[in-house]
Amino acid sequence: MATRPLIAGNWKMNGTGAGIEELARLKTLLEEAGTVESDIVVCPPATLIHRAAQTVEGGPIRIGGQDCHSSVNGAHTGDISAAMLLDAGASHVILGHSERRADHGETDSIVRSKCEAALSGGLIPIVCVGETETERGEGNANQVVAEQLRGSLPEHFGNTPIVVAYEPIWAIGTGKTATPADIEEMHGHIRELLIERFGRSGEAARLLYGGSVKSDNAGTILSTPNVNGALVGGASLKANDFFSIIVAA
Ligand code: G2H
Repeated sequence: MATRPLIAGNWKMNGTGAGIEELARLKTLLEEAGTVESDIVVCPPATLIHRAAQTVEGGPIRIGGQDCHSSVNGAHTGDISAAMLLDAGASHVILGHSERRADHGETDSIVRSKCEAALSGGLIPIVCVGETETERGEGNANQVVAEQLRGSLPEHFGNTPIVVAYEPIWAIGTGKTATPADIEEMHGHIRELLIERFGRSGEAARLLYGGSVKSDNAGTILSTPNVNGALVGGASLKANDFFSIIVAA
């Protein structure tokens, strides 16, 4: 049986009340479309998680955070724990996005600790990996991504599904996308690593592609072997755009 795709939207630092209206519109579009063939997660900024969770109640959309702290609680001003995300209505959390690795110095081992905290807190982590343009140009993309996976994923996932998002850094928000051949090659490589280390495939280990996914390239990307969904940034902010990516899956 084909693996059910996961389409996740990452709103990044975008969205106030108007974003909630877009989310309500997306819910309506999905209701009008009838059966949904994909799992759908929307990750708004933390300030909107509670309202977002209330807005999507009863429908197929689930809500995620964009980061969590590695501790359960404590003196970490401005941070948010996995338990807080869960309490606010989230089921997923994006971890190790390249923007957090770059802006906040998150290393693989920090991402791994956060991932462990997310799992203990009952959330499904979406762990991001990806190489820079220079690393790809030097022929090191596979090695860099393998290293990030080794360092960022915990030893045990229990019964929680593994979700990895491959996001080549040079394709994020730039309008550039990796070629289908590049994506197929990298996803095949990641798949092998996950089978080797965790013995998992199918819905137990889904591989998302991220980096300038739009309605006009989603069909091609999502039909690439070993691509089980997408992590969508800019194009997840508008209900119509995100809806067309969901139906392309
Ligand atoms: C990559 C992606 C979502 P965008 O960061 O994580 O963003 O689709 O805007 O490139």
